[in-house]
Amino acid sequence: MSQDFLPINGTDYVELYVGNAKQSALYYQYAFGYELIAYAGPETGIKDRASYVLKQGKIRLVLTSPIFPEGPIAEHIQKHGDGVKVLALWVEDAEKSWYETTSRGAASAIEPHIISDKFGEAKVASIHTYGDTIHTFVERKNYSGIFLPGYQPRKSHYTPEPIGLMYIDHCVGNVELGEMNRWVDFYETVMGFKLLITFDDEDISTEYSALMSKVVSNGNGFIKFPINEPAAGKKKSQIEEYLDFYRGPGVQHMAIATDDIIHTVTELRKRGVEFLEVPQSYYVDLLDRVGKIDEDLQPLKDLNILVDRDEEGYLLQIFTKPVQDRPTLFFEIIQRKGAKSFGKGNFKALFEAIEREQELRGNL
Ligand code: TYF
Ligand code: FE
Repeated sequence: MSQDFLPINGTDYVELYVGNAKQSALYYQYAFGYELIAYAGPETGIKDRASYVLKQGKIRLVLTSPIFPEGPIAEHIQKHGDGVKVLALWVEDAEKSWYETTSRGAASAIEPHIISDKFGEAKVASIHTYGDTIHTFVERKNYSGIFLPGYQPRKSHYTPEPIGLMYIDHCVGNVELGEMNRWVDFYETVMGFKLLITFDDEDISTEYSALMSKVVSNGNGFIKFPINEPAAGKKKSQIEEYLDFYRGPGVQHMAIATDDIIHTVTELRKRGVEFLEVPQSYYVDLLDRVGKIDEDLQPLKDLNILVDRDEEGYLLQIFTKPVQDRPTLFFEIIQRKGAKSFGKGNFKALFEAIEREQELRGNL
């Protein structure tokens, strides 16, 4: 085995560009139980934007809004609506990460540079991936501040109960028809990732909505990026709907791991988060399909949580409806009990649930 040219410790943060970061920050605190930890904006000397940093478990979300209508953040929101701009990767050497990837063909977005304050210095550099999304390499071994230089600690008067969100399990990108293999090749060649799983349209075509998906993963397996593209179906693919409304490729969903999905989903529902629903018939022969599980069936049924099994174990998962008015970004909540797969046994029921929503939106 050759040496990994891009060692990655894990996801560093995910940054969303949103229309109103102040209000989005409160939504993620109240509904998802994140804690506000840091802020950068006009009051801290950053004149053109406001960024709120939220944390739960190992997850850091950054919510950024522009202060003025001009500039790349405002343009991003004008085009895409609220969405993921940065999938940041925690590395030991940001400059080397940028060099290794750009020399293999990645387009540079931001050249390596040092940012510093009284808590030390961090090095960052960014490359482009699908659509307007970027990967930022973050080197923080000489930094001890709350988040990154430029941010100040900030607490909210409201301290939410965390709901068990632990870490980002995977981040899924939707790309245009015929482009999936090009992006898989990008992650393999430019980032040194390996192809983990392939789903073709046979695996996942329902009556209407079809898609193809390949999952790539980094050396230690901490980073998993499924890439979807639309496939021909009888009607409009859910991936096409996303591409139409996001106006191009982008992050479709982030899957967040919990080790008590019944508790997590009970809390999310109580706080008003909406989920896709499968018919109750899904539960009639569930245990025949997946075998014995530790959980009682009744709460899974009440909460509409899905279950799937592979050779190594099983998983429980559920999907929110889109979290903004455009049918674009949504979240998955996942609890793995040995399974390393993505819930292929649920694809049909899940995609039919997505199609019912598409139909209601008039986009099928
Ligand atoms: O990440 C996955 O592969 C699963 C299934 O549009 C999935 O969460 C795949 C495509 C999609 C929604 C869910
Ligand atoms: Fe997923």
